[in-house]
Amino acid sequence: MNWDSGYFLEKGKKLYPEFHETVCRPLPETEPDKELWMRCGSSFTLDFGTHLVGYVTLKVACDHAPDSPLQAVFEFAEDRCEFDPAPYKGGLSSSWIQRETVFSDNALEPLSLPRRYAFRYLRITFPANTAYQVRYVSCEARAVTSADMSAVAPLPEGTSEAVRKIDEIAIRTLKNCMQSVFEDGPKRDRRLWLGDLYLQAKANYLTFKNTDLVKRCLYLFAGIPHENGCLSSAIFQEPILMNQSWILHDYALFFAGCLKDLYEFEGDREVVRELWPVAFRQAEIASEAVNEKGLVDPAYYFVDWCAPLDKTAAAQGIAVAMLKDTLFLAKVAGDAKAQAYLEAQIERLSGALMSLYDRERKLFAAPGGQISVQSQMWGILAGVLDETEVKDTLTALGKLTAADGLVDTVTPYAKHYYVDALLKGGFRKEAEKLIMDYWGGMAEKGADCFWEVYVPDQPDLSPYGDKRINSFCHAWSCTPTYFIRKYGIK
Ligand code: RAM
Repeated sequence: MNWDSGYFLEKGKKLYPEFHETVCRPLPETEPDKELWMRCGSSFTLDFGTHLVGYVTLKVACDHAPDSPLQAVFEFAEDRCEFDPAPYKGGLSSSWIQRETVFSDNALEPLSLPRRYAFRYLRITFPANTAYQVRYVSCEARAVTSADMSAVAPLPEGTSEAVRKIDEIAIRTLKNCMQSVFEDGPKRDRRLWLGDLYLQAKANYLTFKNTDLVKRCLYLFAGIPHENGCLSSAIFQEPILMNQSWILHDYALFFAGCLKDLYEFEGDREVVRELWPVAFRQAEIASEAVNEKGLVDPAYYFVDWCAPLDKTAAAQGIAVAMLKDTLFLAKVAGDAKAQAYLEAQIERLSGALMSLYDRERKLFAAPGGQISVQSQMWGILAGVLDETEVKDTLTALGKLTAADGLVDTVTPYAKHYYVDALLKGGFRKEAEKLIMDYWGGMAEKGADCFWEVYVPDQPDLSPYGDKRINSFCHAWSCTPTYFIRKYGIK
């Protein structure tokens, strides 16, 4: 590893953002009657009208001087499904569930919860058989974000209501994930993931334009790599700043994609010069990990939360696409030696990718023959097909359904790349329809923010074994605003 990670870490830390705060109140019709006296399990559910991320304060009044502590249970929900009382059966830690039992020694004082929550709904229960009773006075949330709403340009006149709605939800998703870093989800994992950052940054350039936050995240990644220089797939900020052990080469390679996008948006050559060794190292690691056929090891690639997916072709496509972005950076950095190395790797990996292309069917197939949306979109984004082949592939894909054994995407993250491939292939109508059907489908189902996982005919799907632990405001789902604004979708 030939860079000073301590220096990068310091740089990342110094770019800590400013926060914007808004006071939010529940919809009055969901507040309890202010004359209603409560205790012994009384409860009520507040609806704040939309999703927010922040800190809550509750005020109650007592019917006479309190002679014992006040006990209140707070249950926060991004989506009402989180209120389902069935025992939790998910694989991720149940401590992510936003439930808090609070005791206050002075019921006359406002009760301010110290932790940050992501929610729209809040159920409050007073379980204790106190001698005194309480009545609701007010509940306020101090919503926080590092996104500056005033930086967002209005959509052009003539934009349809449906597109406006999707754009608004996408922007709220991004805004609520923008905290001291670009978090993946403000409920869970509250972590900086490189794959999520790559997409968030794209949407950010067309909305909030907060380039410092992107730089902060890139420098933090560069500041805590694994020993061999491979970047961490994710970074925890709390309780201690550290990297995540899960090695993902696609995420590590997105560092180059993200740096390229930043450079194209802002033109800051100095950042590229500084971070170039980090980007190049990821390309080296991915290239060194290929087999004798020139294929990457799909076990090191995330691609999508899709259990039946054979990731071979998609992973290969990602590697080629990102090696090309790294080559772009090599030119900006003026590193001729790296340039030659990358050109050779791109040729080798592209050849291996083309070995998975069935020229008769015009489709990429995994070694066992599996055809997936993921393989086609990444095969196309790798830029190894000519214009006619891209069109033929997208046409062939458009004719396939699950009945033909087609494996489809599971997350809005993966769907993003399908839309991108359609747009790059000139299938604008199909891309727009996909945005309207897929993200519009979530909007129709009442989403305030876009969800981590969405498969229209499997509403209870969860990669973690319990839908309630899914994130309902998830960074990687925010990209419709990018497509709408970049392509002028109306
Ligand atoms: C999940 C999170 C995150 C994603 C990783 C791979 O834990 O949803 O957003 O990047 O998976």
